[in-house]
Amino acid sequence: MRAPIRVTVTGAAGNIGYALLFRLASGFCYGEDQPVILQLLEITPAMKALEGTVMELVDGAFPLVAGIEISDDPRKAFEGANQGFLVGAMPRRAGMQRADLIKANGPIFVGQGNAINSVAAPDIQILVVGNPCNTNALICRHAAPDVPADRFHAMTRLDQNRGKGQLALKTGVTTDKVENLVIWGNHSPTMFPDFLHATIDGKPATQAVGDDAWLEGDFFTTVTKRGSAIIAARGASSAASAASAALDHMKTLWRGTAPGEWSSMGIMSDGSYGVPEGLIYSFPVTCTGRRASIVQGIEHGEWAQAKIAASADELVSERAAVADLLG
Ligand code: NAX
Repeated sequence: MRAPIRVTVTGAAGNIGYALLFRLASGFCYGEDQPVILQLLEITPAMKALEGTVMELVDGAFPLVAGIEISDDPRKAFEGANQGFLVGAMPRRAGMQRADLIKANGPIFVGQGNAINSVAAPDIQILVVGNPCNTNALICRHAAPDVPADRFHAMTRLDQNRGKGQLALKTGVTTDKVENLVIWGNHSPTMFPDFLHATIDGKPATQAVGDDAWLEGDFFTTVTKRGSAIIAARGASSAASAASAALDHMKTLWRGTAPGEWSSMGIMSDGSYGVPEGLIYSFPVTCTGRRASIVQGIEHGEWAQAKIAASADELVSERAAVADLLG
């Protein structure tokens, strides 16, 4: 057994938190030989509910759980943290505009970024799930100037998984046969689910599907608007699939990608593919040594290039909307 790592989960009493903690405790993410100390953050009114979740975690009798700490103070919750899942934020409700969500949730990530800067472990890695996750990750990064920029990620793995799911359903295969379907851009309807470089059972996805109108139409709409469709159907935003994707993201980062495998991660742009530097933008990445690197040399026609640029433009606008939080 290795020494335990400290994993902070914010919004731990919420819906995604509830779906995330038990699989984190079971070893899905960091492996069955890696104990974890769970450091759970909530706002004061939710501490009672969090105590209930902790009772259930104890009742799960997970051998890998070396400790559980709860707090409503970010400086306690991020103390010595090696990994952080930043889930806690207000979810978008039916009819709520993106701009309202940015205003409501942005300040949370200033406080948590400051705490990460002061008390987290030197190897801290952060995944922001709380929406709007790309811009919240950017706010968090600016509030933690002493932490290297490549430690701050935003989650688009759910969008990638949604795309894989749709391609698998359409072609009658299991999702492991769908490879390198990646997401470019913002976790918003402007994202670009890039099926042009995906393969299904080793064949180009365009060939395996054999229906470009579906790929550019229904497939695109289903993936980019899935979040709203789930809210409309459940009356609540996606929770179990979001938790699953967050664990997939951190697992891929921790253990690395297989040779030839691409994943999608919202990371700090270095200017690749014409995306302005300094945005948290989802690129195709490979992971090794617990670092993500942007896959270079992918070629796109005008249609795809316009989509990649449009999502970058949206993120530039979001950055401008929170300029006062970027200190
Ligand atoms: P819930 O409302 O069920 O839970 C959120 C929890 O966060 C609550 O328990 C709340 O008390 C807590 N919280 C609020 N402010 C906090 C703070 N300052 N510090 C610590 N905890 C705080 O929402 P849930 O369904 O769990 O969704 C959480 C976030 O994930 C939302 O912002 C949601 O929009 C976002 N999502 C992101 C997705 C993605 O792909 N990136 C997809 C799913 C989800 O929509």
